[in-house]
Amino acid sequence: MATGFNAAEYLLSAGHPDATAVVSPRRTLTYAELAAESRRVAGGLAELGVRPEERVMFCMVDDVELLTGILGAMLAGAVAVPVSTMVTGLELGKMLADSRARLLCVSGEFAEQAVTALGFAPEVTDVLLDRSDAAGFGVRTHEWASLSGSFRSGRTWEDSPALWLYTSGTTGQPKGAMHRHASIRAVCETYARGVLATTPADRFLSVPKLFFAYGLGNSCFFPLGAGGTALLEPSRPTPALFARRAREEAPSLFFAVPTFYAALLASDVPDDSFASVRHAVSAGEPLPASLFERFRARFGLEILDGIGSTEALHIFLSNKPRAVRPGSTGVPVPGYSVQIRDEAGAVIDAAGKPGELYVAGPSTATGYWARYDATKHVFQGEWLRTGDSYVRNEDGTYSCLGRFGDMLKAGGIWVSPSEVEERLRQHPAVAEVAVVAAPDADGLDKPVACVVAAPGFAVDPDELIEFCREGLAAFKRPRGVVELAELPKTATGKIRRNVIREQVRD
Ligand code: 3SK
Repeated sequence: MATGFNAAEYLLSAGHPDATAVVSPRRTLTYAELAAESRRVAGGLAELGVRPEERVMFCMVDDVELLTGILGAMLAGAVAVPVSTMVTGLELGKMLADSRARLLCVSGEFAEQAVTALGFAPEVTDVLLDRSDAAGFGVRTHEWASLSGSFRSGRTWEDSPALWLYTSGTTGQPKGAMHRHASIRAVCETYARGVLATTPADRFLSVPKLFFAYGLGNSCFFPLGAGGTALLEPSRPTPALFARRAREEAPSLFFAVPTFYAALLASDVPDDSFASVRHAVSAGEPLPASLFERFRARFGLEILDGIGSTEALHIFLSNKPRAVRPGSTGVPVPGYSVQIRDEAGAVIDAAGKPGELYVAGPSTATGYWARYDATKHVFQGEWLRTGDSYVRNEDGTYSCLGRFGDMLKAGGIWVSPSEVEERLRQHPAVAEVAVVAAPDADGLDKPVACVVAAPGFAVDPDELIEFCREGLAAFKRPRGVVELAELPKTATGKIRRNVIREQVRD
């Protein structure tokens, strides 16, 4: 018999009604106020015709509206689909069409992308705007403040779909990882409680936004699941902004990606900015030991590096407080098991022998929406294939050696080389191109385009980077361009990416 359970009810009932649940630069809400507002949103969504298990897509800044939107959708039994605000209109349109959402919730800042996106998603009938009254969508529009309707519970179970998170595919076609209501409780009980030992006194400040699985845990699931306080920041993150918010609002837990920790070190923010923080967390890409040491020396804090995935919902391998091994990703989070397997899928027991990392645990997605082959490839029984190359060290900790495939990460976000290459091939100066990861001065991987010039053309790196900025989400742009006389290839004409990677590292 299925057990009735709703993740939003679970999160909204964890804090004392008078305790502060969320603080944004615009508003502060107690748990009682957050619950009332989320219920109003749930009622309003139902009034707009949203039915249980229907998808509601959010392209919004981190603020109270996005938080109540996600909680409201889950309360109504619908599926919350927060998506990146960094994407182009075409990329947003692909996700909208794939999800078959009929309702798109947008912050005024992203109205232009949304208008373009609607051209690719004819099934969208309604747009819900946070504050602005932008027009030109060509479908019915509504304002957040005018949402009303009596709250009706969506009647959900532990295994009901609560949340889809889109992750970029190798071809640039996004895939929606589908998560259950019970998975949200699972990440609160495993990583948040088991590693961070969260309590109602905790105040959570996250650089990664709510639309990333990493940020959604940090700014929604973990603060509310602990009865603590989420500190939301709607603006683009900069070291000065986050150091100021940390000094003014005394977070006890701080979350960022290695690229942001490097930016903090390169900035002149005061060294005592993070004095209130009891744990700083890093995920998204491996944290080099040198960054860990420099951050500890200057800010007096040990960073807990971990790895999670959109498919696992949050962090499943992590360094533990007072037991950090710099340069490693630590040990399995209580509740998760990991294995290292060779290319044939056989488990490698010996320490020091690299292979692909697999993980099993209570928060893995049920699969990708409408992606049979990709689902079969990644979700193998209770095991999830991460695509990361890992090794177990003699002391039982695990270290990342890079990616198994060609995908790469920039600032903690997946980038598909083939998508960037496709864009570059549209430039007249480009005859051939391969995009690979190369480390910057901090040892953090960044996309670099290796280009063979078309006859009669010269390669202008700035122009090519700008060309990518115009046609792709800005984070996908190459950070450098290297001109090559030819691309190394196999006898069958396949580009030898490992050789190119070595060339650009030299
Ligand atoms: O990339 C990661 O390490 C990560 C961590 C937490 C949640 C989601 C992701 C992708």
